[in-house]
Amino acid sequence: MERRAIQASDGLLIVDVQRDFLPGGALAVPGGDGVVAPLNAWIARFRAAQAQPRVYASRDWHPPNSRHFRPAGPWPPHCVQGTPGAAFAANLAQPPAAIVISKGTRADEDGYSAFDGRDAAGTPLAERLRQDGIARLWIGGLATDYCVRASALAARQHGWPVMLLGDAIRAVEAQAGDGERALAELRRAGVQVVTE
Ligand code: VGL
Ligand code: ZN
Repeated sequence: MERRAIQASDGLLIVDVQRDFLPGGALAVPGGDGVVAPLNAWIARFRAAQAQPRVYASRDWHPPNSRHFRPAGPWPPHCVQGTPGAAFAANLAQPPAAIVISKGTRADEDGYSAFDGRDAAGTPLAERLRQDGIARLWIGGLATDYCVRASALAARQHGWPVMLLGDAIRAVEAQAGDGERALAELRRAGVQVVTE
């Protein structure tokens, strides 16, 4: 079978497509809303390829006193638990059975990687993926140079093959070139960047 075809044991990890990371949000990623349409197309492909689509959606889910926020950390407050800015993008077509992975939930952690997060039952993402029999991950979302980067690197460290959805990621670019540098680092780590 063609390597790029979606297999029964593939999982789709959608990283942090939340309102605060979209234009107008508290930590807007330039062009961040541009990931929604391509992600919806990937979700549709998973739904077509799998009887029960295996879709995981991570969310930044910080407490208001997170040390990830200024002045202790680098960021303006964003994705505070239960606030409108922490909600998933309204037009993201997540299947009802999508598994939500919350991360950065403690005040003393950044939680850049979805692998620092847990499902609703408290199961860490890596354990959940093993339970679900996921053999390979397709990853897209926000932001290329932070949470997508950290999640894809962690997936590789855990041993999963990773297909990065090149059309469904956008970078913060706190420093110009951060997005490209992240992509180069990910390729060196064995991540395959795909565009449809
Ligand atoms: C993220 C910065 C701070 C991300 C989260 O989702 O990439 N970036 N918190
Ligand atoms: Zn954050």
